[in-house]
Amino acid sequence: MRKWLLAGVVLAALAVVVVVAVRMLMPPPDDLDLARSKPSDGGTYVVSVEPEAEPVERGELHAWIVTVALPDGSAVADAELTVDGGMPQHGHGLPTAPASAGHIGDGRYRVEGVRFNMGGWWVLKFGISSPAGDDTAEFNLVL
Ligand SMILES: [Cu+2]
Repeated sequence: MRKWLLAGVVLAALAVVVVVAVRMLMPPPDDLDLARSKPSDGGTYVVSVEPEAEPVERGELHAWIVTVALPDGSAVADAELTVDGGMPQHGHGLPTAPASAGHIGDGRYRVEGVRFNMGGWWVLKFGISSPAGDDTAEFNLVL
């Protein structure tokens, strides 16, 4: 009886390992939108992102520059940004807690403390608040 229970536990653990391994090895979807500039989800802003230095190296702490404008192109200098994200295919979030270090001019914000600790499909999600409104924007990245 005990043996069967043990075998069941081992099998269940193996099944978990296989499921995780398959998820880790899944290629990103072919039709992933890799645009680095787009309207925010509600259309309040046009948001552009770029790493401070290219290429982005796996495992390295680095910064991104996020540019926030109104649809008419005028820079938004008084936005508050929040940063979230993760790996949709792995079911985990960001390994660090990146944050905006503030406005550096022309609607640009420096987001510090970004680190991607593995290869694959990453999503960066920004929350943007300013007198123009609250909105969100998501960007895909494949490392
Ligand atoms: Cu992952």
